[in-house]
Amino acid sequence: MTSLTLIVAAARNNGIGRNGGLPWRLPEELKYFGRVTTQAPEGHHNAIVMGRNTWESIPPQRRPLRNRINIVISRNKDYQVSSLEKAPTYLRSDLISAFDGIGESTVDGKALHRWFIIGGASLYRDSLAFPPPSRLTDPFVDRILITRILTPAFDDCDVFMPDFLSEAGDKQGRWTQASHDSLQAWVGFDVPAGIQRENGIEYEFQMWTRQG
Ligand code: FOL
Repeated sequence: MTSLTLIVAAARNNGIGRNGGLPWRLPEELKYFGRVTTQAPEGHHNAIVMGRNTWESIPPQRRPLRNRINIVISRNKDYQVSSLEKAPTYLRSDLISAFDGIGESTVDGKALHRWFIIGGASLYRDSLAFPPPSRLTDPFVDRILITRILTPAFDDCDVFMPDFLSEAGDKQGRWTQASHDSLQAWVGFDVPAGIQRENGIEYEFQMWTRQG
């Protein structure tokens, strides 16, 4: 199976966005995102997979996010990111087979290390709903790196991730929260434990896993 890791920052109400962007400004949190998704062994790259809206939400001068294979998923077969930005786009109609298509072992001479789903709401929802893998190459989300925004409430979000712990969001397996040590071991660097404060916002780095 191809293990996919979903990475997200979400408020307690699962809000993840507002007005086409992030509802908060958290430079250290964004640094964590950058570090986690970039870190790979020598000669390897990670792939980050995102929906079109998420691609368009990243400041044009920052995309594609560097040192990672950026992959954009769209329902519109005519949607291509401009050649200057050069991220391959894949058709949304068959998301699971899109992963097969992308899954060659090397891109630009670099072997792929990890796969990250970086949003937004509909890609989170669809990928969390992938069935338990039956073939060796089937993609499956077995890890969630969630930064839980604790306060304030961010009640004015207009996009939400699915509640992965609820009955409906957790049909195919039981999510359990990993220890902070396991989180650090997996990302490969020290991560501050407990409640973080930045710009008057409180949040916590968490990792959840489930069996395939
Ligand atoms: N997951 C987490 N934990 N936090 C996020 O902010 C987040 N954002 C997205 C998806 N998953 C997330 C989607 N939105 C950038 C901007 C918006 C964005 C994702 C990434 C961005 O500019 N990233 C740069 C900045 C790194 C830095 O500041 O050091 C990058 O290189 O990753």
